[in-house]
Amino acid sequence: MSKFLLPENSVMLSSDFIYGVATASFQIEGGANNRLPCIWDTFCDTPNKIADGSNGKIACDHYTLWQQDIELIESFGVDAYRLSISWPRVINKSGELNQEGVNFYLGILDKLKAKNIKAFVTLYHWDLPQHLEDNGGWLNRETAYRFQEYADLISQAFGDRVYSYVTLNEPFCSAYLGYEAGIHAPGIVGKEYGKKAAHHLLLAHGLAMQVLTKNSPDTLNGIVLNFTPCYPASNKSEDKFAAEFADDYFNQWYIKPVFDGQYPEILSQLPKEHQPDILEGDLAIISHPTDFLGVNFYTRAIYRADEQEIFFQIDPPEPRTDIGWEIYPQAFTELLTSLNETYTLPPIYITENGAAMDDKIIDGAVNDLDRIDYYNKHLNAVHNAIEQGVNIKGYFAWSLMDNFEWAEGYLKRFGIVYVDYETQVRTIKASGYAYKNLISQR
Ligand code: IFM
Repeated sequence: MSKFLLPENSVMLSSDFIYGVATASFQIEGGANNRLPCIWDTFCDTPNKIADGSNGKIACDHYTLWQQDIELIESFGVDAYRLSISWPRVINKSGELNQEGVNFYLGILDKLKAKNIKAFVTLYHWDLPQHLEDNGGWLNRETAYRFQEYADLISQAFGDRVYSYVTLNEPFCSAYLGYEAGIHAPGIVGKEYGKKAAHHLLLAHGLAMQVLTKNSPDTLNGIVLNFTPCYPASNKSEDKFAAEFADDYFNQWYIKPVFDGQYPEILSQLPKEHQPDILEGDLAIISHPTDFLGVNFYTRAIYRADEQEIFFQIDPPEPRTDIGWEIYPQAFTELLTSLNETYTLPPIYITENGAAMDDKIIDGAVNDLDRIDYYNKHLNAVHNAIEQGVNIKGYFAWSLMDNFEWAEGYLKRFGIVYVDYETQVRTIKASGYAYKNLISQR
């Protein structure tokens, strides 16, 4: 059996380092008839938006199979499970709790608790209720207040079953991919929208932090940000400038307001009509103290200067994963040390890391040595960051199982468990056994 190898004295081999697996509601649940529609249902119904024309109506049918899925999670020996709550499943159109939806999650949380598995609960992993989008979605400031109300109700309903709350998962993706590039739901295109949506998302985070701090002072409450570190294509000063600008635009834009209470300086260089509508007091709300920062990392990006657009991303070099993302673990260590130097941060959890590979199931087994290699290198990259003084408390593999990979549909497989979507049979991949082995070594 292939193994992940960390240095013998690594703190990542001590029992207080948390290991977990992660999923998200729309990507695994299905059960679409038992909830309100969300923006991803609508996006999937729009021709040519999803590579294989699929949708999330059934997905991994976790809505039916959740009990056996929790047994599967337990079989890895993990300390924690990171899941997300489907907002349109738990809140009805008039803003009240939908008890049937809440009960679904109470069942999951109770079973996790009984098995001593810590629940890391993300409140927003992109499935905005469609009726809120019909009212302007994240371009409407009011949506931030609807999110606060949802966070308030759900944190009261869940009580002490939760170990950690994440307000938002990857607001960059919601804002930029959803409201600027238009390749994610709701598919809005235009530079005049992205930063406006981003500001309302960050406001939603801060408002939710207020109620979580009040309702749930004993849980670890924070936000999950994704980072794709930006590297210059050459040593030329214009390429370096391009990479720095891109970094501010895509990465620092989301962390700086949360931990420094201000946007990067490029704000004033953006055309007025591209700038967000920032009201007095917003940045104080956004920078509400958090108990942790969740960091998601997959790859880096390389930029050269571009006269019109300032920066231009060049094609990533090899080696790449099946989704075309360069495998460059060094950027993970560099990211973590640079965040640690730039900001005064609470403890960090790696809330997602993993790889899409072209898995083949042969004689009932998936021998994904390429994914094992990816995990091995990235776990060691985290180890190196810890050695350099970064306070990292845990690591979550993305993902527990293959699932709906957004605009790629079911074509890209990120799981450490293989899912046969015809039969819904789950098969632990070689990477899953390697993960289990690492966890049991502690
Ligand atoms: O599948 C996604 C997840 O929903 C958010 N982070 C990145 C993953 C891989 O693209």
